[in-house]
Amino acid sequence: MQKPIQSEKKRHIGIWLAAKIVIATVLIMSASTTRAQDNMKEEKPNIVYILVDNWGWGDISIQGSTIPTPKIDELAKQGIRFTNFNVQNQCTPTRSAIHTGRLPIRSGTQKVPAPGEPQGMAPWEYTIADLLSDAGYSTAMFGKWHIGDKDGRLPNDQGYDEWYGTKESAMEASYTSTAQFDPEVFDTPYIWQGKKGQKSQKVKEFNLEARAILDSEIVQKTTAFINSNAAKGEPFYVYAALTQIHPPFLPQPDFAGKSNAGAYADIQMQVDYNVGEIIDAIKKAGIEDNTILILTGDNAAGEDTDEGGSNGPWRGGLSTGYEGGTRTPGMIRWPGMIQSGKVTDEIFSDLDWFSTIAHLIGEETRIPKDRPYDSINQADFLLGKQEKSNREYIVTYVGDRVFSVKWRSLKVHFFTAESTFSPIVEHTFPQVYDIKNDPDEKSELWRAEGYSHLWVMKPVMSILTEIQRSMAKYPNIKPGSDFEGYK
Ligand SMILES: [Ca+2]
Ligand SMILES: [Ca+2]
Repeated sequence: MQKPIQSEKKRHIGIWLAAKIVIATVLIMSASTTRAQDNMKEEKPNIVYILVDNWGWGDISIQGSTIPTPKIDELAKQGIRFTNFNVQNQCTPTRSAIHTGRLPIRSGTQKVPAPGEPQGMAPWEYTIADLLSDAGYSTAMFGKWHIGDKDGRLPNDQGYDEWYGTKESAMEASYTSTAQFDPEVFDTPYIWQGKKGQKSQKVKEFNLEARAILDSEIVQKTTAFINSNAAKGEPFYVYAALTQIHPPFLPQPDFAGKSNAGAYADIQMQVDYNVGEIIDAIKKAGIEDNTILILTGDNAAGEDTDEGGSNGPWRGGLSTGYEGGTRTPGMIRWPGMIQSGKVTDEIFSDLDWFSTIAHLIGEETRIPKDRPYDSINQADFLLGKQEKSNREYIVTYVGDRVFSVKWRSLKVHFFTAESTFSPIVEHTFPQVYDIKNDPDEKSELWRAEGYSHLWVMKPVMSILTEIQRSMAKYPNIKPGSDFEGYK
């Protein structure tokens, strides 16, 4: 079983340095490429992470959507496309996992909190933005935060030099349009902005009108940030957390009606356009070869609405432990460093970005040693030094419960739910599926085969026992609590 970074004994030499040696060798052999010369520069690579909200595996045309997404399809061909990219099953936990490299339940962020519930990552969490900021990067976040709505837990408190967007989720925009809304009881939602070391400030009311144009604002701010930092020649990290494709499904005005297939499809085209604007900005700024571009969803499309959204060939969606709930589109591009045109079905997790990014830029010594990690370093896999991913399992929590464990191509379910609004079923004997040959998880093996797949419980229980042991040593942080560290 692969160990997450906390228990790695071996020190990794800076992959960034190693990569430069490889490039230096290539340069000696062939002095012709300006790309390699660019990479010889002393700068660290820029990092652009575009996150799409509630994005079904099948919501892009390269993965079967009938709505064209040419910009995204083209990007996928320029780097690695993960067909087995796994996320947590809701907005808040995935955003937490990306930022901390830790299972969200460790951070008290295992579910979307209802208004009024204690919530938000403790400032103690060391985010990827904290790490990159400490490594000298300019950092910015534009869009939806959703991992803390109080001062002290906002993006400018968690490693970002600046931010603009919403504290919570897009549905906030519809609150004031309900007939019963009472601003005496619930603060009118706002779009906010802030700078590191200062208190965040209200920008404007976040209502349906503001909702429709929010993603175009996110893109405009992201491209402006890219341009100004490229001009300075200093490394930067920008996290563009688009707020679509999430209810309320209101396309920006120039996309309303564009698909002739409804608002959801209009927004699929809008997402493609917006991603394309960021890709174009990177190219125009002349920093394409020195920029790591990551594009993923945060969770699957919901299946309780009739609005649209496809989770591809997989069963289930948002809030389920089925493959349709854990897989979203995922791709990464880093010209000259990461192979182009590669499609892989190796298992990759949103948890892995934290350790992988730290290693890719040679800053892994900044990863704290005082906490348990679930992030696996995948740098060698991305750089093509190995064919296999370092990860062979995914543990899917829905709220506080382990719903399922995927191990290699087998999947074990302890609890199942068919969708967000359906009841949760607990199984006396866990259900076992072969997702490679049965992507729709229809043929349960334990019962059908008379227990012949029971052996899979050994690796699965070993994974869960290891997690339990680590949680006994490092108790999980209670949602919203003032956690200050392990003694
Ligand atoms: Ca989401
Ligand atoms: Ca922090």
